Amino acid sequence: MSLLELREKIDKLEARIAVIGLGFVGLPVACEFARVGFTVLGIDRNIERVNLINQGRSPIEGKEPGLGELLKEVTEAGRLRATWDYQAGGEQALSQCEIMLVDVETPVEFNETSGTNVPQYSALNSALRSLGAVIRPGTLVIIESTIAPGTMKQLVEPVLSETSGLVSGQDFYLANCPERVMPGKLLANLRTISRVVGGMTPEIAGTAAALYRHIVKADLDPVDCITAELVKTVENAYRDVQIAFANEVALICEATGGDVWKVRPLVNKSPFRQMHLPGAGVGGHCIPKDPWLLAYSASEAATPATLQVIPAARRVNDAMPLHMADLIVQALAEGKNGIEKRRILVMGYAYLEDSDDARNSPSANLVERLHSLGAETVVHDPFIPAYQGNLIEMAHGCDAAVVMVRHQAYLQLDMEALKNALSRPVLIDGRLAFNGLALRAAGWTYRAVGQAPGKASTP
Ligand code: SAJ
Repeated sequence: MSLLELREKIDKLEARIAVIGLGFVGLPVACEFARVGFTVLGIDRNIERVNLINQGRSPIEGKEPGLGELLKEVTEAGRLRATWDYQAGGEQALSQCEIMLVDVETPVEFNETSGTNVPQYSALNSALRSLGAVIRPGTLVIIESTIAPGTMKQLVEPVLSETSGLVSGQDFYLANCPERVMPGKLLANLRTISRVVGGMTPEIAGTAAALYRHIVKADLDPVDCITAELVKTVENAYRDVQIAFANEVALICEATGGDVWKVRPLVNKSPFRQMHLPGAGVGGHCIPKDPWLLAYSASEAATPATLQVIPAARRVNDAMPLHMADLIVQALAEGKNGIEKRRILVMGYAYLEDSDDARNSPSANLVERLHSLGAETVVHDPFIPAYQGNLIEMAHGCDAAVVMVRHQAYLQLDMEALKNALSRPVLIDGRLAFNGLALRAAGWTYRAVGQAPGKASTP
């Protein structure tokens, strides 16, 4: 099928779509294309997840407005079906699909030998090889996963060509359209945030943009693939550097007798300043990873670019959970207590407020650090089943509490009850969730990230 014929099928909603990987990115996009009338086949290796989806039940916990209802609607209408089997037959077989979206994980892993963080493409490779075995001429393959710049040319295209025996640009068409979703706003972001649409040729980019036009009510910017790969990784590296700057200012304020929570809003009164929020660390599936994808491409280039700012920002942000441990040590020392054998209540394990997503959780690094200092930990999180429970009861016997995530539930806490439950009224605030002045007046030993001892401000 020619690109023109494929475009016509897209315009008429007749092109059959396959989505490989039904996680935070793949499931919403599968539902959205099904919602507007496409027939969608979802593929995921997690059989439990596949079964839940086919029952019209979302496997994604946490608050995702509209997703559960939409999934039920499109599965009942028969426009979305999931399977774990690439080889599944029938009229809705993968090989019958003219469009394949790839939404599998693309983590990075620290390589001791090279001392760098290296992309781990096993899931991507596996998906590409499975697709290569079934795709037919005329298929449009769109990589939505975040990949290091250059991956489309250096990995995706060769693997698909080798495994399919087809010619890229002639038999199958390749595009890269990175997502901009965020847990808690998956459907909203998908519908309302612009996207770059990279194509191996301008015509392919235009065809892919025509597909996304059915679900995206925002700019769709057709570009070449390297531009799409760079935009995605740069936008997240940019955010990481912004957060690292805020965290470094927090450390400066602690050292110089300042209060970053007073300094920040005043800095932002200066035109064109947008100082981000300092905090207990940077977690999630995007920000801690994407800067390393970008850095990897820069270091692997024929004439490598040597980076300073982006790796340094990663080091600053990765150090914040360890700094929270330092603040706990300092606060306990105010009462002449050491950290060893102390029990610390860790409030919040998700990487983001009011989310159950714990990927790259800063709290995990804090817990590990506290254990290395000889302390015990009790972890609470209202959204994560393993850590749910009555916070006040969990506080009994603990010598201090540390807030790592600004969950709404913590902002409404009975602080007197928490104070009475703890054996020492010590609170370390990693997200300025509390009013330090009021807590100190109530007899707490209170420290917030970015505030020198004795300083305090209201959230
Ligand atoms: N964080 C700070 N200070 C800040 C902002 C965030 O410490 O000023 C921390 C958060 O606590 C969290 C981590 O950084 O642990 C990441 O927070 P995030 O708000 O960036 O949330 P993410 O990881 O879901 O980011 C996603 C990204 N979107 C995509 O990759 C598609 C990011 O580019 C978006 O800017 C963000 O959502 C958003 O705000 O939509």
